[in-house]
Formats: sequence, structure tokens, C-alpha cells
Amino acid sequence: MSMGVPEIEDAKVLFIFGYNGADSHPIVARRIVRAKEKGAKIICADPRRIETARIADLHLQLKNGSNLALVNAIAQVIIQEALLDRNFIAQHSTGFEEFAPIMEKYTPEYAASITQVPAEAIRKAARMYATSGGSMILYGMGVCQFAQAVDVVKGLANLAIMTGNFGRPSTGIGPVRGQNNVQGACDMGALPNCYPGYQSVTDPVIRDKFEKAWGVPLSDQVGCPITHVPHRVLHEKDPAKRIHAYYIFGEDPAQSDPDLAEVREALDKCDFVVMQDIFMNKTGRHADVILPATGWCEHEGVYTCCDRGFQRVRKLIEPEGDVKTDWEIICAISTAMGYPMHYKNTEEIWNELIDLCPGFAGATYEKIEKLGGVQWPCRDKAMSDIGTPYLHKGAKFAHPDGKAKFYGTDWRPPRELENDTYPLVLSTVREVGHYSVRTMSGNCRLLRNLEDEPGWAQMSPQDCRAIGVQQGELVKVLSKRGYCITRCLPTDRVKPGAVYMTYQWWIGACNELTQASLDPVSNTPEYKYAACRVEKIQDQAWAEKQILMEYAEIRGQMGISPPTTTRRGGLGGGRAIRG
Ligand SMILES: Nc1nc2c(c(=O)[nH]1)N[C@H]1C(S)=C(S)[C@@H](COP(=O)(O)OP(=O)(O)OC[C@H]3O[C@@H](n4cnc5c(=O)[nH]c(N)nc54)[C@H](O)[C@@H]3O)O[C@H]1N2
Ligand SMILES: Nc1nc2c(c(=O)[nH]1)N[C@H]1C(S)=C(S)[C@@H](COP(=O)(O)OP(=O)(O)OC[C@H]3O[C@@H](n4cnc5c(=O)[nH]c(N)nc54)[C@H](O)[C@@H]3O)O[C@H]1N2
Ligand SMILES: [Mo]
Repeated sequence: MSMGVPEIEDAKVLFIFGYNGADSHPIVARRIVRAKEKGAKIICADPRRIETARIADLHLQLKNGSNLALVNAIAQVIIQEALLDRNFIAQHSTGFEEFAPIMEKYTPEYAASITQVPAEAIRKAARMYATSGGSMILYGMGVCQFAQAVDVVKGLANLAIMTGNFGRPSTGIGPVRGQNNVQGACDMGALPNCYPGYQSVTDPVIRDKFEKAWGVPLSDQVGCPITHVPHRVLHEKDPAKRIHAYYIFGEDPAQSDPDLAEVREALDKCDFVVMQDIFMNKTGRHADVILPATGWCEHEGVYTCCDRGFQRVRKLIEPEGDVKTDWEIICAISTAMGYPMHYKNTEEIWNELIDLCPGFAGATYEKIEKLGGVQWPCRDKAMSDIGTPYLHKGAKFAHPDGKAKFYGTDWRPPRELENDTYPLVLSTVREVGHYSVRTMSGNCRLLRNLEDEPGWAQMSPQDCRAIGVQQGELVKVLSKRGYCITRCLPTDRVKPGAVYMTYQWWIGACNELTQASLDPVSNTPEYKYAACRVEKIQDQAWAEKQILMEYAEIRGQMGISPPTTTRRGGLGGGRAIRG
């Protein structure tokens, strides 16, 4: 994020795009509510009537998969109505001359035909965003989980550059990142193309630095993105690129990756699978070795928040049983494989990290401790360098010429469109009461009592009537790749033509249906768009029994005591999602 989370409160316009803070990040959502109380105008671009839409001044309820058409149209209006910050463009950017002509065809009327958003609403959004004097963009998975995702991120950045909404507090562009430490994983180099600190593995100077520090030769090849793994296990012709062993750590691809049938096949064809986790999960069912690790309150270390903020976390309780911290397991494996790793504690690891990463160099444990948190870049160990709450101060950007770069391109439709056999869009999202692959929240009885298997499919009341299903009834959802059973939830929050499932459920597992169409740059799958069909199940009693049996089996494998209730809605009372 170019800004810090607290700055959200003081934005004059919040443009919230494909991001559902109320369910996904309640603490961030509170900042959004506070901004509203302080007088901010809110624009919400989301195909569903989410909570943000309810408090928004303008809800752009676009058709799924039409993001770039909308973003380009907003740019077109800003250019057409001369709402640009010409000085900012001239002094602090390049590429506007090439960019502007690409926007020309995206008149609000043309965009309305793709996005289903009225042309006047697009004009209104452009004016609100461009003229407030301090507009901030927040975006989420409604942008990232498409085969055309990175283009939309750049499109949103174009809007900020052309209106000079960068380099001042409470402006900029914010991908509100997912997990508590997903930013930290990337900071640490858990990316196929980077060493720690976003330093490229293909840059010989950087490679040389890491080779010297670590005393081993390092590869100049970019690694494998997680979403390429099934292909490289199952279909790779080049023996040098074929994957034989898979070490999976803090991730449950057998639940969270797209097209689960293919993932399972890949896990089973892999010669050797290691799973390192704090709970049993679906991937663990395919593992040769399971390495039990400690959970967040049983170890200490540093997390990075979505706004680049390093935070210390502390151990609260002594772990029980035969477990080790993740870093101790990694050290032991490395040592056993012939590269001795002997750190005494996490501070030693941290110090090595900041010594090798110029952008983190000043963020010592002492400083993080004293200030409560430090946002990178923080280059100097002196206490006077408190880090960087917002980026691009003085309109300085990371390109070698110090300027921001416009990038324009055309909208592309999603890869798998609705058709006669699969007439509905399947879009997969989150819900407030359960977390990702549900190992953590599914092991919590309190949360299970609020909401349990097999989860829900949100549909428009009209689409529910068309197939004759009612709230709470079990339905079968099918795509070209597979099917699953879940409960029907009619709701006015969604428009006819689209079905929304959350990817938390072990039985109502929507990734049986999703597809591995990837963005060419980020390699993120198109989780937000697949063609599907929903079918009524005639024998509800039979289906309820099936669900119970399947759940008992999964819970047995996960080490959770068996469910006891059979009443409809008892597994999945639905309070959390319906409330
Ligand atoms: N309770 C809970 N919180 C979580 C998680 C969890 O599992 N449970 N997961 C965490 C993780 S890993 C992440 S990444 C974050 C993600 O948090 P969010 O980014 O909020 O994730 P989603 O709910 O997947 O998608 C956001 C919105 O995108 C909208 N959307 C769908 N299609 C489109 C489209 O075509 N265009 C636009 N503009 N919007 C669209 C959806 O309707 C949805 O409201 O949440 C984190 N927080
Ligand atoms: N259909 C669909 N699929 C999706 C998405 C979607 O929107 N729709 N969202 C995608 C996104 S954005 C994300 S981020 C992924 C998330 O998917 P995953 O990363 O697979 O899920 P998580 O639940 O975040 O955690 C993975 C595992 O980490 C374990 N774990 C927790 N803490 C620790 C720890 O300290 N150490 C170790 N070793 N393990 C630990 C958990 O028990 C769990 O088994 O799902 C993706 N999949
Ligand atoms: Mo995520």
C-alpha cells in the first residue's frame, strides 16, 4: 500500500474497488466508517451490495469481470472533462501521450454496455474522484483474482497519477492485503522471482551479494509459482523442470488452489510431499511427511502489516507436544541436507535480513519495540529514521527517472464465459466468520456453532425461484471441472446471473469448480469468474445424510470430534452470513 492504514480516516474520497472490508478486515472497515463520519465521500465498485455499498455515496454495481472497462472509462472522463492535474503529469510522469489515445474509445456509453453501470454514474464517479483534492483507492481480490488483474491495478494507478493523488497523506493506492503476514512472507523473499527485500534473482549484482552472504552458489533462474505446480508435476516434458517433491508450508493447496481435482492428482503423482502446519488440513491427506509447527501465540517474531508496517509479535504460551517453531524446523531440515543453519533466535535472523535489504536496514528490533511499529522503507538505523508512513513523498517514484509511468491497455473478457450448459457466473469470496482453508476457524467450536458445513451459495431471489429452491435447501453447484453440495441463500445483495460461494468450506468446496486461468504477470487464478450451474436436489433427506457422513469422515481425518446435530441449518445455522 502506498499509504498507511490510519490515513484512510482522513481521505476526502475513498474509492473502494473489489474490496469487502466489513467481512475481510473488520479493523480496516472501522477506519472506512470513521472516514465517512469525518465527511469522506465513498465510491464502491462491487457487483454485490456489500456493506461498503450501503454506506457509499455511489455504488457502481458492475457486471462481474468488467473492471478494466470501468477504470478506463473513468480515465476517459477525467481526460475528456479536463479534470487532470496537468502539472503533476508534466513534472512527475511519463507515457501520458501514448496512454491517452488508448482511453478514447472508453466513453461512458461504451463502458456502460460492458459494465452495466449507467454512463451518468461513471461520469459522477470520475468527477468525485478527480476533484476532491485528496482521493484514495483501496482495492482487493475483486481486482486481483482475474486473468486480467495486473492491468487493472495499473489502471487504478493511472487514475491516481493523472489526478496527482500520490505523495501526500491520505491519497494513493492501497491493495489491502490478505493475511496478517502475507506482506511479510513477500518481504522475506517467499516469491519465485525475489530474494528478501524485493531484490531480483536475475540481477547478477544482487545474486553476488547473496552468494557472498550465504557462502553458496545461487541459481539465476526464477522459481515456480504455486499455481504452475500441478502442470509441472503432471504435464512437464522437460525432465529438468519436472517437479518430483513438494514441500508445503503454511498453505493448503488441496483446499485453496483452483481446480482441486487436478491439484489432488498432482499431489498424488508427486514422489514426495511434505506438509508443515499447525493443524491437519486437506493437503495433509496426501502428504508423506507431516511436520507439526507452533501457532502464532506459541512463538515470537515479526509480522508485516498490509501497509508495510513491521510489528513484533510475542510468545504467550508454551507449546505442548512434539512441535517446533517454523524457523527451527527450517534450520533442522537445512542442516540435515548439508547446509548448516544455526540461528540462536529470531533476532539473529532479523539482523541478517536487514543487513541484506537496504529498504529494511534501519528497522532494528530495538526500533520496532520502541516505536511499536516501523513502516518500510526504513534505511537508517538512527532513531531519527522512523520509516515511511506513505510512499512517493514529493512525487518521487521508484523508476530510475523518478517518475510514475502511465500504462494503458484494453479490457479483455474473462476466460470462461456463461453458456447454455453453465448459464451462471461463479464468483468466490469471503465471509466474516471463517478464515481461508478453515483449519483455524473450523477448529474453533464457537465459530463452528455460528456457521458450519457445507456453507452457502448466495444467489438472487429471482435465480432461486427459477430453479425452485428455498433458503437453507441443499443444492448441487456444477462446473465443467466438478461439483459440490452447499445450501442456497437467496439475497438481494447479488444481481441475477451470478452465484457467490465462500472458499472456506470443506464439503461445499468451491475450488472443485474454479479454474486455473492465470494472470500472465501475477499468476493469480481467475477465482472470481467461472461458468456454473445450480441444480435443485429432490431428495433433501438423502442429501442431508450425505453431508453428515462426509463431514464425519473429514473431521475424523482432521482430528476434530464428530458433529452431533442433524436438523436443517443445524450444520450451518447461517446466522453469521445472513445477519
Ligand atoms: N473472515 C475472513 N477474513 C479474511 C479472509 C477469510 O478467509 N475470512 N481471508 C483473507 C485474505 S487471504 C484476503 S486476500 C483478504 C481478501 O479480502 P477481499 O479483497 O475483501 O476479498 P473477497 O471477498 O474475495 O473479494 C472482494 C470483493 O470483490 C468483489 N468482486 C467479485 N467480482 C468482482 C468484479 O468483477 N469486480 C469488482 N470490482 N469486484 C468484484 C466481491 O463481490 C467481493 O465483495 O481477506 C482476508 N480476510
Ligand atoms: N476459490 C477461491 N480460492 C481462493 C481464494 C478465493 O478468493 N477464492 N483466495 C485465495 C487467497 S487470496 C489466499 S491468500 C489463499 C489462502 O489459502 P491458504 O494459504 O491455503 O490458507 P490459510 O488458511 O491462510 O492457511 C494455510 C495453512 O497454514 C496453516 N498455518 C497457520 N498458521 C501457521 C503457522 O504459524 N505455521 C505453519 N507452518 N502453518 C500455519 C493453517 O493451518 C493452514 O493449513 O486462498 C486462495 N484461494
Ligand atoms: Mo489472500
